[in-house]
Amino acid sequence: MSHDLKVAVLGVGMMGAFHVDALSTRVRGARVTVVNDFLADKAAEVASKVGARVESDAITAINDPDVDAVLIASPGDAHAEQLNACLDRGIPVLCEKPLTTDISSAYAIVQKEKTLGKQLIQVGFMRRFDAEYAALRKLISDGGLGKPLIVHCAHRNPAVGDHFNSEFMIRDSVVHEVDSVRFLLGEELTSVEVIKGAATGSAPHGTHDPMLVIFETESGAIVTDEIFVRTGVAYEVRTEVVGEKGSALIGLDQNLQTKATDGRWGGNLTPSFVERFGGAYDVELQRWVNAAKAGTIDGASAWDGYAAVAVCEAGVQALRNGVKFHVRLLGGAVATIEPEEPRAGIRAPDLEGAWP
Ligand code: ISE
Repeated sequence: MSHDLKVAVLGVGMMGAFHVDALSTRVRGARVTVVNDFLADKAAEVASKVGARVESDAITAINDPDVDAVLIASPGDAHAEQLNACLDRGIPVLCEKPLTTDISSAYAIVQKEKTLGKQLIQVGFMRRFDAEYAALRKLISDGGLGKPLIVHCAHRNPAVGDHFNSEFMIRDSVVHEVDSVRFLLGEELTSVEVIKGAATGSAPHGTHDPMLVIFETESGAIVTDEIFVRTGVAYEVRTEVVGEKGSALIGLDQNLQTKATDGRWGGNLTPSFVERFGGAYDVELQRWVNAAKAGTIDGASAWDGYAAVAVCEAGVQALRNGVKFHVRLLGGAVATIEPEEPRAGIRAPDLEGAWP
């Protein structure tokens, strides 16, 4: 394709608007022709800045003759229908996570794309385009850490709205660790359990914030993920991989460090994911545009999106039921998630009455 890729952007909340700006100013070889959002004013405001047209119906936007490719940044529950429409038209699509909001619709999308015989769907897991994640992945695949044994993740956001309950924390935030660990280790996650502790006073009643989510991988590695979305401090995302031959840590987020004559030292906190991962989002977008023009993808696939949906669903079930859930993805059928039998508790009758 020699001309600019003409992109329809569906959903122009914070992320979609960021992508519209990137496609219009920082990314080469593409332009936004159509904008859609359920908030008409928002769509009009964003479209007018980049000379795009507003289309009030998402499916009509996808089928617009002035559209070669679609960027989906709408709420997750709209994705299945929109992705299906892109596949029906046979055009490339970059879909923000989650791929869909349930395992069977995600699996159906993977199968539908497969029958078309070409990869049209890329999922927006931007951490894959961050230089530190790429370096850590290379270190691991080159054998620099030996066999990976443990991965420690911390994912902290300074503040979120009250709609961000514990389940949302898994589907919207922990989903990034699910994908990053699959990307870093190159293997599937096979089980999830969720430890709920004391909640911060800023969390609404009934929301467990923070939580510790623990995964196992196919090779038996353990992954811990502290998810804390109301720290009141900053945007912090760290990952440490401990292997047989050493360990490596990314995400220290050490920007400019200063020392002042009045005795102060330190740097600045990172306020949000836009500052931390803005560069990665732009690289992701440029590589998607290049790949879409060449008829392929360059990033997380529909399968990766589906795997993340299945593991997060197991996480939500683990949270609800208070037991570990196993995930089985492979085998040519839709993923299964099953609870582990609760282990028998330990009783110590001999101790009863042992103390006064
Ligand atoms: C948000 O949707 C993101 O994708 C951010 O990267 C993540 O840190 C945040 O928790 C999510 O809500």
